[in-house]
Amino acid sequence: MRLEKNLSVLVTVYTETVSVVETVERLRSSDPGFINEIILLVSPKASDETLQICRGLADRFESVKVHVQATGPGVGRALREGMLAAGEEYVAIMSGDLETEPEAVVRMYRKMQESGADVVIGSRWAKGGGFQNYNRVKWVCNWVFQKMFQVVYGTRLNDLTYGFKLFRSSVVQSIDWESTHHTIYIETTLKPLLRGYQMEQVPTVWIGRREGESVNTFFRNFEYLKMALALRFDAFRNSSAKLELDS
Ligand SMILES: Nc1nc2c(ncn2[C@@H]2O[C@H](COP(=O)(O)OP(=O)(O)O)[C@@H](O)[C@H]2O)c(=O)[nH]1
Ligand SMILES: [Mg+2]
Repeated sequence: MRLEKNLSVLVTVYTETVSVVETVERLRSSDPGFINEIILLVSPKASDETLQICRGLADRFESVKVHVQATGPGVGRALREGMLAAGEEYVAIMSGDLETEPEAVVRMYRKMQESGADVVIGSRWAKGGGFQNYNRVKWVCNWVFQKMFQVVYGTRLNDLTYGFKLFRSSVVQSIDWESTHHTIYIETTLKPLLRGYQMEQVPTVWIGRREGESVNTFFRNFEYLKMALALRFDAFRNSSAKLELDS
């Protein structure tokens, strides 16, 4: 396999301190040499402590950069700014709260090289993946959602809502992203899927954060549902319109 330094990793950071340090250290120690840059996308509302820790990581490691998001709040805006700032052929997105397993980035990269895929998603529902310290009710709701939308989208991908994945940069650049907040996680899987890009998945275990709290709310689940239905409906309408034009 080619060993090229052509991977940008985008890590979103809001309230994390020790978790972001461990994320960077584990990314670096598991990397055989693919990662060229790790961009810490820091919320403008992050504490001085969080920002100092991120700047400290950038001083310590040449590959680490800090980008304080400038277009407004929300993890969607942070990732969209990061996608514009990323300079490499491949881009990974993940969280700085250690709920996204740093070692899985290299597994995604290898999967992409082996399969020629355009996008590789992390899957908590694939064999070998899983959840630790996840709320039981959320776990059941998540399972039902995944099963339903696997049918609606006709896909074997079985974790459509997880915000942990790897893209070819050309895919990221070819799509108009619209989410400002957490729906970016479902949008970044469903839009490439609808465009017909080759998608693969690797198993990974989600482990509940040990530090701070999620800023995601229960209400946002309805936004996921709304986006999943709207994107499917739009794609259906566009393909019907195209059929009419062609006939
Ligand atoms: N830069 C940035 N990061 C954010 C923002 N909101 C959340 N994050 C980070 O994005 C990651 C995922 O957010 P989290 O609240 O844990 O959501 P959940 O994992 O979906 O429950 C965490 O590392 C957060 O610190 C934001 O507005 N800006
Ligand atoms: Mg989280």
